[in-house]
Amino acid sequence: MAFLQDPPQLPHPYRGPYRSDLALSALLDRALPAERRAALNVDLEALGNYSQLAWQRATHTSRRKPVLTQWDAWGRRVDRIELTTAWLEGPQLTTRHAVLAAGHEANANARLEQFARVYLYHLASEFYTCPLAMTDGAATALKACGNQKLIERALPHFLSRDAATFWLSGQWMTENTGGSDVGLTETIARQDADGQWRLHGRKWFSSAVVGEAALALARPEGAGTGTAALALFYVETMDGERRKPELVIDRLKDKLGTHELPTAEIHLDGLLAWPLGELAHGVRQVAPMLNVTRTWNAICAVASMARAISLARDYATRRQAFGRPLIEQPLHAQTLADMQAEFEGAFALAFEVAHLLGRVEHDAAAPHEVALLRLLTPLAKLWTGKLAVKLCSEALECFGGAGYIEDTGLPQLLRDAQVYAIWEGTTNVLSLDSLRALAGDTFAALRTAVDDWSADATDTVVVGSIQAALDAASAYLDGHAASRESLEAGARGLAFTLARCASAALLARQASWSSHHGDPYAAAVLRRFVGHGLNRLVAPDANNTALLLG
Ligand code: MFK
Repeated sequence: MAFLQDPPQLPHPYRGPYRSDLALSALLDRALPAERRAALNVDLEALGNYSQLAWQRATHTSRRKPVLTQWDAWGRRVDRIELTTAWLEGPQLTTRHAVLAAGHEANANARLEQFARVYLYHLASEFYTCPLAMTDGAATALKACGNQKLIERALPHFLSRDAATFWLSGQWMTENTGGSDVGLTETIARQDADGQWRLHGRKWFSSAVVGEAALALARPEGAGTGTAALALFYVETMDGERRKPELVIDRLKDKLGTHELPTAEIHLDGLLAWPLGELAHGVRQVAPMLNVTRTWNAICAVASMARAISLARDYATRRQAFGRPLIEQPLHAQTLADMQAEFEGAFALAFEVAHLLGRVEHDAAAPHEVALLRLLTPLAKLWTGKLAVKLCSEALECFGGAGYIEDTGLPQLLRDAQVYAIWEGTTNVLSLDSLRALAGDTFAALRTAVDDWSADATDTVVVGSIQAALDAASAYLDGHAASRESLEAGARGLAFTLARCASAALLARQASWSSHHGDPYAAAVLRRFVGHGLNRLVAPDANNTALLLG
């Protein structure tokens, strides 16, 4: 019998004493009171079970994409979308395990506990987490705007723990004119004679067209141009069992990845709409939604990294080359350990944002932490988005040729990872957003936080590296304050540096805590992460750029 290679197995990420996801267990042990852990474990074990089941299912069935049927046999417009199994199971899983509702409990740890669930559920959900993120964002934006009528109407559905009453919400912003420059929005809101608003226009990327509601940006008829003149509207998409005819699905997108997610081009032909608040400053009103969906993006990006590393690591114990398992080959072991350290840094940053979000929402944060959350949200989103592509690519390489073969299920990891850097604002848009967030005292807030997180660190090399990189970032900001062009040109390097400094300080906090409990793992992670360098600043040179671009 010819040689047959064992395929990689997915260990249960979160069961009993044999938890394979050390990062998640260590975080929750440190951050949560014991009594909340016990309650949370039930859902985390169930979602871990589901994630193993989904992996088995995905490796034994041919992949499916949603199918749009626009017309029935008799010529009626139906716009019916058939979904994949994981999507059909989504409402049950979400409501039974409070994947969404848990984040809105009256507790400062609510967001941390919610995002632990999201992290375990994400890949098994086949990106059903995308509309969940938007629904969470819509609930958060509705609460922030304080429109009681809409809150009473929509929130019981968005936060339902019963699949029968659960609603998904979309986030309809992107149009042909721009995904980043939302101020170019062409969709018009017109008022009927009886005062009812209706939307007319085309939305170019609708990720939750199967949902029951959406928040949409539109320009009230007669309003001026630009971002400030946009208004934010709430819409519902269903009329009983049937989709409203004023919402037309033009086609589903043919995408590089996230194939199970039915992303659609739609147009709105007089769809009923209700303004959330004033009929202007819609981007300001939708910002709480953006910041929540960006947090989901970061958590889901680290979930992809964890999956890729877990499979690569398992495979390294099963695959022999040059006389021993890959895991015993020094360069392969070195590569896997490097990946693990980078992942742990990203994990620490993404989950700090999640935890901080809950503390800020429940007035349990220190005064400087409000500005800190505003800065860390884009930093976590942009850093994890980029790193997910890098680590998933590296993981595929760990399988050699098998990583390039479709029905191993591995290429999908890389294709899907590419979306994190694009969705919810590209790396450059988020770098510019971090400059927006750095206005005022925010840099000082970051320094205070970094000093707190690394206060118990005993490794002087680590502390010195973090402080040196922060000093360099501060000098960069001061040195380029006079030139907006120059500040923007270097914004990506600045953002990466700040993200790495924050990650290193968070790893230092975890390392101190673990060392007190006799566990040297986190200190080893910290040393390796800092060893990869923290400073990613690039001195912008406009003349050089102009020469390179001809
Ligand atoms: C599985 C993972 C789940 C992930 C979910 C997947 C969903 C995928 C679907 C999508 O991708 S939806 C498309 C997402 N699109 C974007 O994220 C838009 C990208 N563009 C930006 O982020 C721009 O920065 C933005 C449109 C928000 C603003 O650009 P502008 O037109 O230059 O606006 P401006 O004047 O700077 O800001 C308007 C107001 O919003 C200002 O406040 P004021 O009115 O008080 O002056 C800003 O301070 C405020 N603002 C902007 N971004 C903010 C914010 N406030 C708080 N937080 C922010 N992030």
